[in-house]
Amino acid sequence: MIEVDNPILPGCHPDPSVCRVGEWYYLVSSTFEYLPGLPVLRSRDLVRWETIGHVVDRPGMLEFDGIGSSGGLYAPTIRHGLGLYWVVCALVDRDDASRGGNFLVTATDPAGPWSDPVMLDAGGIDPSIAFDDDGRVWLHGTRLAAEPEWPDQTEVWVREYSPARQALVGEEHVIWRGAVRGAVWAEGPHLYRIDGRWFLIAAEGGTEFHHAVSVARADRITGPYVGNRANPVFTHRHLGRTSEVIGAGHADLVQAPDGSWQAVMLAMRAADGRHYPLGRETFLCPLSWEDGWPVFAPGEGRLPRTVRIPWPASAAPPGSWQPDDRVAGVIAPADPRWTALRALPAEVAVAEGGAWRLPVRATSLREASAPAFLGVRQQHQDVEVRCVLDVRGLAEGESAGLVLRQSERDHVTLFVSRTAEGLLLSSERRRAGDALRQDHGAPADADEVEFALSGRGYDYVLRHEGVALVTADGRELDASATGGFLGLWIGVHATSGGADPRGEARVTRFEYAPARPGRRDR
Ligand code: 6LW
Repeated sequence: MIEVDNPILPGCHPDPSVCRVGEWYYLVSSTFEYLPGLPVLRSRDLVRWETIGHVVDRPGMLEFDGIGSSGGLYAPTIRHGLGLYWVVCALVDRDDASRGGNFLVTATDPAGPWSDPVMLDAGGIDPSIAFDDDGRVWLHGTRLAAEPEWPDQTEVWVREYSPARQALVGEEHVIWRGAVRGAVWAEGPHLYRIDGRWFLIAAEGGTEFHHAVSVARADRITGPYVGNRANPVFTHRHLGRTSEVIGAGHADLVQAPDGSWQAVMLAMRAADGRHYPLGRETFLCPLSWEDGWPVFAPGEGRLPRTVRIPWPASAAPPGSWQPDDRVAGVIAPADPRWTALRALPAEVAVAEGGAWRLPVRATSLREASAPAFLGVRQQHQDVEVRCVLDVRGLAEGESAGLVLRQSERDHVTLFVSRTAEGLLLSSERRRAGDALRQDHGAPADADEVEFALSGRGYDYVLRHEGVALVTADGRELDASATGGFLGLWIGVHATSGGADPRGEARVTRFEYAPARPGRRDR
């Protein structure tokens, strides 16, 4: 028996999808406008996860320029079938429905490389894929209902996929519109063939406070599907705003080698029942079967704080494996946690001897383009980040600093700018597009500038050389305040503010640590 604290993947890891192949579990989650996209994590025990690669890790695999915050890569599904690993996902531009769409990639090794995307002739989001015993492959997903009975009603479609033709073939079937009359956003569908029947797991209620999980089953994959009378079979919405975990839903099921079942799903830690700066995180949920139906968190009915898993802890995987989200300390350039915006980290920066050289770009954080930005998810509610920027290479008019980011419209920065008179330290709080800027005089050091960020629940403080210069409120920066789907990211940024960029900053040190190591972070 091993125990693991929920969430199993803290920080923004929404829409988790999991599969098992032999002794390994593989998991992917949504990454939106951050690249590399779709981390692939593996585990032998569902407890300790290691990032082994990313699905979208090459320049030009997909076009992200112009895709605004909380657009991009949504809700991937990972499966193994026909001797290959498959990921299906949607690329979404929230301002331009003609861009992107559902796509599919395959790999012989889940660490990559993954194939170039095959775009699928199917609208909507949240694609998934299932393999029948007879070798046929079926894609499914969700989209706004063609003939809605109420606003935001969606429908789940299923259609055969021909690997030979790399195309959807045959008739399309609409199999589900939510379990409850009036249900919005029946989504995140996954189909499973279990004991000769087809089971559909789907979210409904929207990926916020009213999120829920429903289940239906059918004799044939194309239906008709009959919902469980207990639908929605899992939710936290009835717990109200005093529940410390809200929004549970978007589940995917996996069976262990011993025959037992678990589910992964997203949920949010919201101390006030509403706001969740870390975004939607991945939780583990025990699952049993009763009377031919899955029961989530049997006997308990909610996501456990600590999950007891009925198998021995796995041997440590090969190499210098550590659960990468729990490691405190310096995040070196080779660390898989680094992300950039709409471009790969290696496209905007150069790893040089343990440091990042970050050439200044004209783009600012306000544009849906690829700025000179490198960042990591905030994964702990109480956190300390410290970075040292060598700013000798900044040209006049250019600036570089530390960022707490939600979106183009919502972020907080503490930065230095090179002016004709020397370096100037400033901060900017941007909220719903409006900026409040303050100048704080000259930094203590003209070569290497130290910035730090402390997060304690909803309270953030950004410092220079130990002096608090700007604060931020996580209740104003989180997705429920700003809209969208993201948790907060902490990173570094350099810009020339639109002028021709000439200089660079060097990120000589970037440290990330839970504020109270050893304590449970909740
Ligand atoms: C995801 C969908 C959802 O595709 O949020 O509102 C999207 N619902 O299931 C992004 O995570």
